Amino acid sequence: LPSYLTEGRAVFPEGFVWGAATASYQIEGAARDDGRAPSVWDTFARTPGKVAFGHTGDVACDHYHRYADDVRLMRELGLRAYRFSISWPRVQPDGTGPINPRGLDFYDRLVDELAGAGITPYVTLYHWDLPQTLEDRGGWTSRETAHRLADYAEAVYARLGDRVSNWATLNEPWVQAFLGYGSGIHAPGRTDAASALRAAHHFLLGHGLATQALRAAGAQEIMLVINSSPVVTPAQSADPAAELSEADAEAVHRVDCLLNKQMLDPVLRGSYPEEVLRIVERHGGLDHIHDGDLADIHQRTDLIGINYYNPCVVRSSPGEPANPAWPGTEDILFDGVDAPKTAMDWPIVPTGLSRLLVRLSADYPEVGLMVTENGAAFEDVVTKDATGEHVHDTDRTAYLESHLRAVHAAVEAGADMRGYLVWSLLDNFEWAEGYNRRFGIVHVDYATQRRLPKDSALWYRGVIRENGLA
Ligand code: PNW
Repeated sequence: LPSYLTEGRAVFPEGFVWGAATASYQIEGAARDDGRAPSVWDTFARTPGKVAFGHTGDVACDHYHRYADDVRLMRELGLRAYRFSISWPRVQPDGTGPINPRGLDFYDRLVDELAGAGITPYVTLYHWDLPQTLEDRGGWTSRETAHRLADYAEAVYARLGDRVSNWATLNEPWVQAFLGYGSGIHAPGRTDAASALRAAHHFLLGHGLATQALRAAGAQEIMLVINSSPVVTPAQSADPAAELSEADAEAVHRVDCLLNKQMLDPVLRGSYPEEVLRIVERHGGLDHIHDGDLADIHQRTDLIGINYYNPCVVRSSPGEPANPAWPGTEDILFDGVDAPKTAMDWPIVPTGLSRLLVRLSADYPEVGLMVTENGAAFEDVVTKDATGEHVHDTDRTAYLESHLRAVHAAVEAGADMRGYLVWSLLDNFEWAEGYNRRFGIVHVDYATQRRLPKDSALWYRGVIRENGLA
């Protein structure tokens, strides 16, 4: 690692936001309480063979009933911000029509509890748990769903807008579109390239329409959260200055267009990259992109939330079929890098984060950036000694420290960084991997629902107190 990522003080700008993130389906449980209807993730998880060990979010961390204790814990850990998502099928069971006030009551109580603890809420309106009723009408392949998101956003704002200033419309449209409708490893489990590309457009339209609704209602700060990675060849990953062949440069460009520019250019510039339009044209055509859609999508967005876990490593490989999650990537191989791995088998490359942030802030200087997720799953072990129980997760602390240093390096290089949120506050339902992958800085014993802050959480408390690495 370069020395700036391993040593020295790294103090962040004044007002830098420190916190942690979660998502409704991953922590709440209470799947049938108070009028909540099923989401696509309930359906998917209850379908044998879709989620490891047949795990579901039925109980999860039981946060729905334990939120007050969880907020107390956040306060003890010194968190200043908490990013959570709202369960659409709790608030509006059919995704359209009547609002279920008992669903909103929960978030009302949560927001008040956070206020009492001095913790700023960052509300993600929609983190993957689409009401099943809407999926039955076409889900995100239907443009109707984008309009439904805007209505739902308005209803949530009407209840919480007096106490919540920071709003995110969507979490990770790329993952939802291409893993949900392309590779099918996520809900709703569809596997069709044209559907995935249509869904991607409708997510962006949903962001634009929801942003218009929130803005009209008076929302202060509006964010789009994307999963983002620098796209590099194996050689570039080892040496950023490595020269690329023409074929490798083309592979990098194509994948960068699909992953990053497909989401950012429409929202921040009002246009799609040519490369993306060519791919859409070859997979079902462009008819779903209507006149005026790009104007609807190109709304002032105050912040881009960046969820970063690892770089995206590709190279030219003639004859390679397209990866199901990546329509249009014929002749490209998704490769690995020689780096240590997390329990997800994801390579640990903190320089990828500094590289990404510096690049995004140079390409899109008009928008602020916030790391809205970063963290790692490891094989945690609970140990016991005279002082009690512990999780000595030095691997996670090292992951977080090196990535924080990468964020600091980006700040030094001039990136407009507003904050950093760890994924995740709690061990939780890790989608297709079930409860078997633990991302929390707080350990959850699912048999008893007991929470135990890991060593990384205690370390993070110190980071927040010092506003960085002192
Ligand atoms: C994100 N990928 O998911 C989500 O926002 C979280 O809910 C999730 O728990 C976390 O990251 C860890 O997985 C992703 O394959 C899932 O590129 C898959 C990918 C990226 C992000």
